[in-house]
Amino acid sequence: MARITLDPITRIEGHLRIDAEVNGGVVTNAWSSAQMWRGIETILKDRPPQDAWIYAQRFCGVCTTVHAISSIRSVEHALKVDVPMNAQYIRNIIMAQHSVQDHIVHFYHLSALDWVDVVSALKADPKKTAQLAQSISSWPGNSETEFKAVQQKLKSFVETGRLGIFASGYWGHPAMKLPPEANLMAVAHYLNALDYQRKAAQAIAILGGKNPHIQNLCVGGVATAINMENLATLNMEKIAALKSLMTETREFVQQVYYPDMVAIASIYKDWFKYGRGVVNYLAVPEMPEDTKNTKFALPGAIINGGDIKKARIITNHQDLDLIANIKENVSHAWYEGNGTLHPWDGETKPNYTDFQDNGKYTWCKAPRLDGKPVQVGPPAQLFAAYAGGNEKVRKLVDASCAKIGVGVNDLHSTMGRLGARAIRAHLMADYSLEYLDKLVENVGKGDKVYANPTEIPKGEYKGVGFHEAPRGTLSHWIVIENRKIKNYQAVVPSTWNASPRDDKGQLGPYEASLVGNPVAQADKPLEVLRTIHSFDPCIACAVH
Ligand code: NFC
Repeated sequence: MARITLDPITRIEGHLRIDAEVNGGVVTNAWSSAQMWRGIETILKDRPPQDAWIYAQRFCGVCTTVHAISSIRSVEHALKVDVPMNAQYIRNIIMAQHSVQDHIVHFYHLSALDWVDVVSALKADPKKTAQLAQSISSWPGNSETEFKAVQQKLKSFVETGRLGIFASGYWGHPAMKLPPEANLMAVAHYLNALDYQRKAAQAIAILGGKNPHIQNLCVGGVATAINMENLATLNMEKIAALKSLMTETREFVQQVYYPDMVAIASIYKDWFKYGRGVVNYLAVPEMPEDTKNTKFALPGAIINGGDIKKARIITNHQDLDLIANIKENVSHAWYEGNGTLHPWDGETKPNYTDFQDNGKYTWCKAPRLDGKPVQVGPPAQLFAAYAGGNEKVRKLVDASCAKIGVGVNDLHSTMGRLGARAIRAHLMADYSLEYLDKLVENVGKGDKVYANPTEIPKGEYKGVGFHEAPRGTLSHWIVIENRKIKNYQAVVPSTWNASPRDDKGQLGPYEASLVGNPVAQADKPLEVLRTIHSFDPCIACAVH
């Protein structure tokens, strides 16, 4: 038996340590440990609720918008504030573009190098690479000249020993299976992806005033003045710029990222067998289409035991069972006590003990839904929409599975998580443009309202702001008393997925997904990285 410790896990956000016991080339036990705590929830106490989103947004710089949205929604939920349609549409575009940006970065810059051998790309024939790329997509960037230029650039880096960020990858590892041409194609698209993720970030900045960390929200709407005729925050010129940026990124997502993902998944089909782990899922409804958060384009769901057919569909953000049944346990986390608390009563009192296999070993709390560990993220959102009968999602999921040659149930896996993210990016790229059209149409009809100005009243109020972020279900929980924040807790996608064991000894999703994972060389545990990266960990979010 070998014990391997990966610390820090790189190509993620935040500080994650993974420990795994390997027996006969297979992982038999695992621990997920978040290594840093900042205490922003405690900083929020006693501040004005209308300012919470500005502070909470600093939980993370990768998911640049989501904590702002959840935080604002928590106050709006507590005070029963309606959000005008223009504000909902603007928020929807920001959320969709942020997902596009985030998923592009995850696939190419954070996870592709687990599957793509950069050094093997040197052996590729650029002409054959162009033929391969053109056989899967008509994207104009897929030319022999382009691939030759990228290969030349790579050669000069290798010859001068300046591989830079590519220097210490597991090149030549026996688990790397792509032919040299597929490797060269992926390396070229890795470089292209840097430009397209920036375009999505620019679109967010046009609407949000700034990216990362948008500045255009307020309780009751957005602070984005809309006037088509003059120099308001959002005018015809800015709308045209948005449309052009979002159209370009949609082309990249649908003609490069998505086909690359399908091609890579088809070659690594065995990875639909690994990384299953926790198959209870949670997704919340997203993309509101009314002013009260009761009607959404995408439904949420609770799925137990991977049984999509028996999903309990969630249609709105006021679902009382869901609100009552989310709790966090700290028996294996570096906080005082061993208890389980509902987030409105949640506590964040640090108690560091060093790493104890059978005791406390992480700063991450263990969220549980009805006492069960739950996986959140793109597969959960797609399963929910699939079960809820969303035609667009059904078509896209079925077509993707057919192209790869797998079934929907194979998506409970390492490769399934990567595939689900590409499908979700495809979907979000469409939503971005659809909501821009809806916004323009609504303003065209004469609706110029973008916020319902809201005073914080005296008295005690409790609210929860749900949001389906790129990594999954996010919720911010606020208790307001006498116009101040009395308590504030965030239960974040990566908190669900990076969760440690709980008081019943149930493993969290990262941990459970590693059990059964192959490891060909214990000193180069590439396969462990594959499964962990498939969740797109953000430990800055998980522990805030
Ligand atoms: Ni940071 Fe996150 C917050 C997480 O909700 N986990 O998806 C978003 O970070 O990336």
